Amino acid sequence: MKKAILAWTIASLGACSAAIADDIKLNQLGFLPGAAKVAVVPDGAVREFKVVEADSGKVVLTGLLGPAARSADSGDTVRQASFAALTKPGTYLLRVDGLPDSLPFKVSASAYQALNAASIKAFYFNRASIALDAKHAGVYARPAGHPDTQVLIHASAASPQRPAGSRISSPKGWYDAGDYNKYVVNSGISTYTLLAAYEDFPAYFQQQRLNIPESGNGRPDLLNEAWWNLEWMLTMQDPADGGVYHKLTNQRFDGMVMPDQAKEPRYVVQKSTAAALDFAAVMATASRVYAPFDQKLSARMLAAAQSAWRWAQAHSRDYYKQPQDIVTGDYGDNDVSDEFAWAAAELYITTGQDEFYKAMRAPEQPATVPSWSDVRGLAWLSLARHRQKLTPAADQPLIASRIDKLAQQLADGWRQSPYGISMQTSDFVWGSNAVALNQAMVLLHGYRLNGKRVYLDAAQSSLDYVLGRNALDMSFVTGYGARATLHPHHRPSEADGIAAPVPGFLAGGPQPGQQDKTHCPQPYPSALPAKSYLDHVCSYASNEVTINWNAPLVYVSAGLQALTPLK
Ligand code: G3I
Ligand code: 9MR
Repeated sequence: MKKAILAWTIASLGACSAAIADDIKLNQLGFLPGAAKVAVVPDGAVREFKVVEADSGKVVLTGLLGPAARSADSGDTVRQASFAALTKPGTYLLRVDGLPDSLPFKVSASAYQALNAASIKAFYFNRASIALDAKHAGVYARPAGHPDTQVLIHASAASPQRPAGSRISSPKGWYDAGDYNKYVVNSGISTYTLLAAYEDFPAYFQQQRLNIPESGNGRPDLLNEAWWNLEWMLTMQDPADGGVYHKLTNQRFDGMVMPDQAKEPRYVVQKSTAAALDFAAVMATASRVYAPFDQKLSARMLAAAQSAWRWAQAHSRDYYKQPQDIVTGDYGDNDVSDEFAWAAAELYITTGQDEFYKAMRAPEQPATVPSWSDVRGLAWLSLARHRQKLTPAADQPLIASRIDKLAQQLADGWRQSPYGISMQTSDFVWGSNAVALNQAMVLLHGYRLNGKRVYLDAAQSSLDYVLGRNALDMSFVTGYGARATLHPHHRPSEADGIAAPVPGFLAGGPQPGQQDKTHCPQPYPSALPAKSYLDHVCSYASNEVTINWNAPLVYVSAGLQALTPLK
């Protein structure tokens, strides 16, 4: 153990990648008893692996390593150790003679419960306009920042009723990321993904307690947390015309300060088609999710969705164009065909009106792995989820085949991959860890649809990947895993004076763009796609956190917990 930590310390200084190359890589949290269990072992002379009980040192299982394969993305030649037969709860190590033992891992029926709770609690830690008190935030308590009750209308957003320089109130919501701005496009997919998790696994979330201010109010805490952001999103719609402002932002990014120290003026900027459609999709989804709890609220959200939809029909190409005096996140997108399809699908599911299904133009829409800029996959996931309640207008075989085809393609990639992941070279983009988890979310939908076990196992591998079975031998979730991200680009984590980062956040992950390298005092350890990662606060291109990356972590950790058979 000591040896492993020392090796990690040296490696994290960028001085020694040999130690990492020798490491056995696996999910540092561990596994559910009935899950597929795979570790990745550096290729060497030995062909056998052993699973050892951590306390007693007793060998409980032996097996043969799989064939050697070279991963071009990492430059590593590795073999897989597969030990699904290990089902007895306990703490274990993987041993291959000649290599350091793996980190300890657990087999437990609640393997991902704490992780899932923390991944949702991270949204609470990123709440704007509220003090986090010690009762709920522990050592991460902090004063309120960004009240956002006096937000300026930027010139790009001016309208007759709301001229430039006038003010609106737009409080609450989540900070997007390591920065303190609030962006509707990214809020859209993030909030939806949490609501989708609730729609798919209601029983799991109904019994979950997160210790947030609303806990105990009769609603599931996941929905309490999502409501904090939905309330903000509603204020981003101009009641005069249904249009939705693209973002609420400073002109420049705040420094590395705590929220209450950030004093830059805040603006709402330009209404955009993408923002209106993402807003419409999320409000339509929320309308059905919150209906059992509050009919009036549900009706209000549906009306908001419909007026945003109408605005988008009349402004079908109002792409976001960053004004010259604003330099914060862009979330620009000049193809909104996917946003149209997604909003139409959610409005169809919620209202049952066939005109919305037609507006989706389903036959023209492929299913793709969701990301903030490509949301058409979300339409298919929602249709699949609600397939039993759709009107005859919906093409049921098409829905099933779109999901199955994409899941199959991801499973094929997973089967051929040396590290056992669905990710291809082109998936190592800004926020690559969320690509892995969004792939898993698709796979879990495939599994729910047709029960093909490979889809569940491939989804498990994505979670294993972000929790340690990767070429960097690290868990990318702050606070979870023996070697986890320590220095995310996250203003509170940097400025709060506490050594440990705020827990439960997924770091962006390796990607070879290295767009931040001129801001970083030390070089990236590698240019290879799967190793181009810097655990340094400077690295916003590989080590930032965001709500849209955490959201699939919420979905996948709950999904595996809820769907994995007991044995
Ligand atoms: O679309 C192209 C694709 O065609 C190409 O194959 C690929 C190759 O790298 O690049 C793709 O574009 C990338 C784009 O994201 C879409 O994924 C750009 O290179 C990449 O620079 C861009 O990164 C975005 C980044 O902002 C910079 O704009 C991230 O997706 C996005 O998550 C990130 O978001 C920021 C916010 O602006 C501000 N808040 C923090 C947040 C996270 O860092
Ligand atoms: O902190 C910013 C981060 O949230 C954004 O994702 C990133 C890309 O837009 O930009 C970061 O801000 C950096 C800025 O772009 C350039 N100067 C250094 C800033 C980080 O300290």
